[in-house]
Amino acid sequence: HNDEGEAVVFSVPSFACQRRITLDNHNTIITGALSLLAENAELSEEDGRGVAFRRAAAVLKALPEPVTCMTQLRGLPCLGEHSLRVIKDILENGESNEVESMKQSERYKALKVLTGVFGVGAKTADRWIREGIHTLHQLRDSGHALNRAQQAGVEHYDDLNQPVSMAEADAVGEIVEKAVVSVLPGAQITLTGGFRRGKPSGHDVDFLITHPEEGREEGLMSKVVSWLESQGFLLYHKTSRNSYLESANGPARPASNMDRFERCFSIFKLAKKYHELGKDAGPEETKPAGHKPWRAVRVDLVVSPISQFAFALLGWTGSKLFERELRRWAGQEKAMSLSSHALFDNKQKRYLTATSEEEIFGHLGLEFIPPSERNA
Ligand code: DGT
Ligand code: MG
Repeated sequence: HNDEGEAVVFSVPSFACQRRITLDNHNTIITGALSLLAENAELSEEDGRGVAFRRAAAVLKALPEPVTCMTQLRGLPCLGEHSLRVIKDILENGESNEVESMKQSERYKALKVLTGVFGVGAKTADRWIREGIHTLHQLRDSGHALNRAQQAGVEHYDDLNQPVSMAEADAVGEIVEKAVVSVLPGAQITLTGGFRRGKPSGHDVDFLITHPEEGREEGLMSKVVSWLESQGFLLYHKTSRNSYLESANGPARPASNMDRFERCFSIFKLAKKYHELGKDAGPEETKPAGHKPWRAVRVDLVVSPISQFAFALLGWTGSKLFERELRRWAGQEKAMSLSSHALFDNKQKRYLTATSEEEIFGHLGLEFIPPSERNA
């Protein structure tokens, strides 16, 4: 409130990549509701609606204090009719009827359970729900053939739906570091994703691997994976070329370098620390059945040549909305195409190189936003 006791009217720039959004959120009830609506839209394969709700949530996350009345929101970007209705409900009643009834709906609950299985996306979950499958028991009894990822997903369901802590991310980091320097001394690993943005927990741990000498990173992923496998650290892994986002985005990468850019989706077998073992720490015969001295953790590994490292680092640090908004800014405001490989200037018809994230923000005409303020 200002000196006259009137509620402050907020001002927020249009693109999320122009805002500094920390984890210190003053409107968690509203952003939680909007994020659930976004999630539900994404699970129903309505990506356009999903992005609209994500953008609205990211505006509320940028506000310096809690919203108390609707007039404060006048003139803010990205707040459509639907989002404004939800915010109004929450300001008047403390919650949104729409969101509360969605959370209780059989369809939403089933989508959550089924897409909570690693390897199951919205399409598959929807198909199963239409066959009357709503729970893991029903999935097991249905006799559906599951692929290798989904089998691992069912087997480690509880572990993989429990958030990964920063301490666990560090423990995984030590293992990955050991693997990488064993197979290629001089190679470097960087923690990316939510943990680089300062989140205290996450759904997985993301790492970017490179070598300071261009080309030395070639073939690195398969060696790292073999090492991890030989040491018994992997419960599941699948290596693939990275082909996400780039196809629809114009000539945003040098085609010749593409083959070197690899990604590995994996599930680590992470030993529990002594204090986490609890009852498990006793002699074998006193251990309760089903308890184990390790837990499954999702880990994503990406290898990038050093020439693309800054773009890969920026692209894998997130948040997902921040990344999307950076690409939208590049296209709409600068006539450039940004990917996790490169930045192409459509007017000059050439790639703009960069060796740091700061340089990429500079090319894009944006103020540098550090990772801890990219939590859109
Ligand atoms: P989390 O793991 O749920 O706590 O949150 P984040 O932010 O770590 O999200 P995550 O792990 O899904 O992805 C990390 C970042 O990497 C994300 O913000 C955007 C980017 N990313 C995810 N998948 C892909 C992909 O397939 N290709 C590219 N280029 N980037 C991706
Ligand atoms: Mg992550």
